[in-house]
Amino acid sequence: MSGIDKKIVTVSVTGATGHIGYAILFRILSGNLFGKDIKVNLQIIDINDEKIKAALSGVAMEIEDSAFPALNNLSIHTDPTSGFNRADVAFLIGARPRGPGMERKDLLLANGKIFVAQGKALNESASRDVKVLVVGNPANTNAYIAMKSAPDLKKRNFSAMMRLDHNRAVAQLSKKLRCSVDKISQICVWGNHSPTMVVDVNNALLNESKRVIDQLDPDWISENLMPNVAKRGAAIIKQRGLSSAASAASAAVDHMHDWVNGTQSWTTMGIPSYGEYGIPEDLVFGFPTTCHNGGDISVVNNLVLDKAIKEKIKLSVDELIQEKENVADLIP
Ligand code: NAX
Repeated sequence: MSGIDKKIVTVSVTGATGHIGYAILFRILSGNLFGKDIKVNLQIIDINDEKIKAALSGVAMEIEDSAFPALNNLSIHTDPTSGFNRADVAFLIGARPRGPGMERKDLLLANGKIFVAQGKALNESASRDVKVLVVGNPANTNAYIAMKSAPDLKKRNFSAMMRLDHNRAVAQLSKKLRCSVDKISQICVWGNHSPTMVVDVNNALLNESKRVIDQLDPDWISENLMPNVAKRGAAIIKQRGLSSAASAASAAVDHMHDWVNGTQSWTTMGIPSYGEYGIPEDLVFGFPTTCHNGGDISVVNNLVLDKAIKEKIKLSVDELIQEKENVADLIP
């Protein structure tokens, strides 16, 4: 049963002609995200530029040619208010890439304006229960900006993608432990989707019973697993000459699938804090979460964090506070 209690779901995707956008559209329509019996109204959104508009029509032609039984209606948009009209689910993927010589602060400000406009548009036209996933970087602070720009929506309508980091950690562990990925549970990536992210395997289980940390050399966790997950994006750019796209699209589908349909075990979601684990309220932070009742998100409670993890989490908190201060003037 789908977590969205509708026969037809409206899904909006920004950045639809970009690398991740192009990869995700076909996954959304495959029938696995919402279930085979649910139809999708797909609203694809990109910027108002002649070349991009032509690319949007080309993508639309390919979607048509795929003859997806799940597709109910397809529409093309360059205006976010029409693009988010009645959206039940919104993937906010489109963002300005970092240009040559651009500081992280400049990128934050350039993207901040986009996410103010998109937050306002969601506030105006999306479903009141819309599930928003921000993928465009800096994803956590962009999600914070969109949330603050949408005062009529609940703050937990908004989330940022940490699932790629989570999936990367699970994949590395499964390789090391020579087991399939579904044998590993209860891992989490705390914090910001940036190199300060904190991979935490202290509660991880193998086959739902054995503690993962008892199977591994602690040095491998701190010197290989943690830095490799944090630097995986850069490693992929070095090899491919392009940033992660299909794996990012796949992680975005996983995130939304679990939000809508519920989780079996923990996952990691970037969500606005209510003060859990002392994280300042409203920072969009990677937490261990579970999802249930077709859309409720709970942070896994009462975990004991060791000193090393606490110190690392503090660095990620400080970074997000700094990002929040950098965009403070943009918040309506
Ligand atoms: P691309 O540059 O291929 O595509 C971006 C698309 O967004 C373009 O088509 C562009 O025209 C569009 N766009 C820009 N501004 C827009 C706006 N205001 N409204 C609608 N569309 C707009 O980038 P791609 O490789 O697809 O990556 C997209 C974003 O995902 C980037 O910000 C990237 O850094 C981020 N990522 C986030 C990840 C995460 O785990 N959170 C991992 C993958 C990825 O790096």
